[in-house]
Amino acid sequence: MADLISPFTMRLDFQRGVLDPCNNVIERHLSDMRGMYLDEAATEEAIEGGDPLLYEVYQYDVPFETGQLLVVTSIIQPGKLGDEYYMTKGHFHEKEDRAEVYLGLGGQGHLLLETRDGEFKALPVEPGTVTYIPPYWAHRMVNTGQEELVFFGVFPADAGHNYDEIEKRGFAKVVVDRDGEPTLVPNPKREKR
Ligand code: M6P
Ligand code: ZN
Repeated sequence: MADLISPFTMRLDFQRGVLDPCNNVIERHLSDMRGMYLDEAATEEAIEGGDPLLYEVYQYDVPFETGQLLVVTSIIQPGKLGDEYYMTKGHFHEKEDRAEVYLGLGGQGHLLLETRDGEFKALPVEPGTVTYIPPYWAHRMVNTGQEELVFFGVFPADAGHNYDEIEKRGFAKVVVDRDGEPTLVPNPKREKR
């Protein structure tokens, strides 16, 4: 049984993605993602040069239990590390049979998705795209545009985040700038396996 909590409302700033009020704001800097970008020398240099803020997550926490939903927005800065675009860490859900929905609000991006069986998909994200992330698919958002990439999401509050494998080996493909065009290329970390 889920806790009985009171209904509530909040405001979503469509331009900036900020949820107000919000009781859990997470900031991820480059130092929180050591080893996740291919160019390790560029990573260390950028950390020493000020450790840029890569993205923020506004999550309205309710009890993390079956039946409740979490409402969340993310704001990913535009930019690259080497030729790889800024992105979220990416995760499987701890309870892998939990789905998620994303709504694009601002900017341009690619949502990378993959299963443990090695299926991979990249879907375009822009204002108005609604993406259904089925159970069992890991997901990572990549900002391929010149502006902040802003998106809204809803997922079961008991889903949890599992970063383990993604942190070590990433997704099957990475999104890099090739002559100004976002391009999917095989992840060299995977090829070594
Ligand atoms: C979305 C949701 C959140 C997630 C966030 C950042 O807003 O999927 O649950 O936390 O993106 O992604 P990550 O946790 O992979 O860094
Ligand atoms: Zn998720």
